Amino acid sequence: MSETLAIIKPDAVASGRTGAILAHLEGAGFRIRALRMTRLNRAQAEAFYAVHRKRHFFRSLVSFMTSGPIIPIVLEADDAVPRFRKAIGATDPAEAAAGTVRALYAESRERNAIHGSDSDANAAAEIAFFFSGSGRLAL
Ligand code: FUP
Repeated sequence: MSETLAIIKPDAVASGRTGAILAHLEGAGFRIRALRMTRLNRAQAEAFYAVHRKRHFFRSLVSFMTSGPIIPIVLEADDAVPRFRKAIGATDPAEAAAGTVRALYAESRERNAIHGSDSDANAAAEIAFFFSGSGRLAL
């Protein structure tokens, strides 16, 4: 078993898709190990997406990700990172495979409902970003 970091993004939280997305993920075999609701400030969103800081969409992405509450989730499964990337689909919902979370719930390439870590190393760093210290309860 391994872990990945998911984030239900502001668009999906605001449009009331949280429950449907959690049910979808549990139904796809992911076990929820930790979950919280929070809201990023600008510095936090810039730090989380620092790898994209030179991209043309960076300012807009930071603005979107700070626009409302988000729900970071630690998910566990066999090969969690690649399995979860497959379950959420391509970045742009127009290109996402049928039945994936983004095909079902994303609005656009930017407002795309959900984040998933893209490597085991990034999963560990992203889990630590949201669930350090007492934020993660023992099971
Ligand atoms: P993904 O790994 O599928 O989440 O996508 P990327 O790592 O390529 O992009 C990171 C985030 O930047 C995505 F969640 C959406 C956002 N993005 C845009 O807003 N515009 C773009 O043109 C590309 C990505």
